[in-house]
Amino acid sequence: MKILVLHGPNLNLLGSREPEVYGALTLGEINSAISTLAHELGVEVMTFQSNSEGELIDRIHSAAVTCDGILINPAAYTHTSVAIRDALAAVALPTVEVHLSNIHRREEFRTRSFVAPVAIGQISGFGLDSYLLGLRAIFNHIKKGL
Ligand code: CA2
Repeated sequence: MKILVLHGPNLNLLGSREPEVYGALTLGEINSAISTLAHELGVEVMTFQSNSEGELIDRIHSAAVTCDGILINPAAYTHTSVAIRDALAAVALPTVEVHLSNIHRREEFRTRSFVAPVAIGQISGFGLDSYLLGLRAIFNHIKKGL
């Protein structure tokens, strides 16, 4: 089983700024924890971060033929990107949306997600655990369908 893990814009800054909102871990540390859990589950993960909407969309398209599912933190594109939502809908891979912070207890504009309607589910507010719970969720979902 192969899962593509996508991180959206500015998540490369994790660990350096706003630790009170996003935690103190760097993106590298988050990716290591994801890889450790993936190894335990026997899943192959590919992680990718971009600040560019087009690059994220290109990765989603490539995943259509190389991966079984997508775990995505679209970051600010969550709230703006019809293009990312359309790409996810087009490839029709099982997708889980994750957020470090609880997007429902912050500014009103963060409560709307363009991605949520094309995802199996959304996990928000648990920091690193959002990614780890998300990986377990997509793994279990895909395993059921195999
Ligand atoms: O809570 C999340 O995971 C978010 O997806 C993070 C996005 C935000 O726009 C979403 O509403 C919720 C922001 C990522 C920015 O990451 C930074 C990390 C360190 C310093 C500054 C920004």
